[in-house]
Amino acid sequence: MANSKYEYVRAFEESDVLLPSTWIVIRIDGRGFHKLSAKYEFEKPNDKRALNLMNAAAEGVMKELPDLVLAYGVSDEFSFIFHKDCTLFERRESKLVTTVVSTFTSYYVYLWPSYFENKPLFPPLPSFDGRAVLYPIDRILRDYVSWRQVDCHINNLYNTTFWALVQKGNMNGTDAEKELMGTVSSDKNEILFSRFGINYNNEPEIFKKGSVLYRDYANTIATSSSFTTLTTEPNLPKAEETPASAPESSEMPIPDEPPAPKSKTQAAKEQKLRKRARIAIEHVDIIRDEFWMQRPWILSGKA
Ligand code: DGT
Ligand code: MG
Ligand code: MG
Ligand code: MG
Ligand code: MG
Repeated sequence: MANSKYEYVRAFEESDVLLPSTWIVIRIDGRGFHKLSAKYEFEKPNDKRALNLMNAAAEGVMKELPDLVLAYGVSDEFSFIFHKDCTLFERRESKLVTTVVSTFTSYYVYLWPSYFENKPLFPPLPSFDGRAVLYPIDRILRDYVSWRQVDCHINNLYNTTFWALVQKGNMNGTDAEKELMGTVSSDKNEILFSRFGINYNNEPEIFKKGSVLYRDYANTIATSSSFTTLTTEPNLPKAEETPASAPESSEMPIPDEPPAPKSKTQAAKEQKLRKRARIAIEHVDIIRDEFWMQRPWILSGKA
């Protein structure tokens, strides 16, 4: 384009290129979903249709943005993780955040009728906000997703107990809140079991652990049963414990090496594999080492 006298206004645009070689987490969150969940009568405390719709929208985002290595969702939020070596949009923050948010929102609205057949959407329509956060090393990225999963566990145990007291124990909200004040997680488990015959461990995994999405190369390439899913018990810290630091001894060594230079053809080949890969949606423990050790390509970024 020819230079015009107006061209100088470009100089007012700020650069928002994110630091290189750092993990980019884009967390989106539903705007006013407290109201929205009431408007469309979501089941309390968890509505499987709503959660599956969130997961389907996240799958759409993963499909359209092959640079994403992982996504983790709970309630009305989703965290999308771009690999630390990702160079999409020259790592411009606003491009990355707005693309994730708008792609997610489009899928959410587009797919809504498949999950809420007889509840057509009408304005005000669902919308999401988003932010980018950078994490400099693998350990801290893992602590980030651990933080979200512990949050899921704490909130779900509280909400499950609260709504049991209200729906099954005929308490009003204020009394249920009072009843739960100062309780630790073992107290909540006991309330659920002794008063309502609910064993919290038997609650659906999607409620207890949230949803993790990643590219399942193993199952995309081979049709054999060589791929195993994690079936071990979760190791979620109790609600009272701080989740941040796992015991030193159980940690696997995580390399933080600079990226090896890739040839153009190699990079193109990997991008093709990423696009083709099946997106796995699982409700498993992502705090312990097992998840990461069984799926080393997530942290390595190798397709
Ligand atoms: P915000 O994010 O500041 O615009 O406000 P909200 O209202 O979206 O609040 P937030 O994000 O802190 O909490 C999520 C709300 O969404 C919370 O009130 C519960 C509701 N919600 C999310 N998933 C479900 C569900 O499966 N069932 C029901 N009943 N409510 C849900
Ligand atoms: Mg919010
Ligand atoms: Mg929200
Ligand atoms: Mg939220
Ligand atoms: Mg454009």
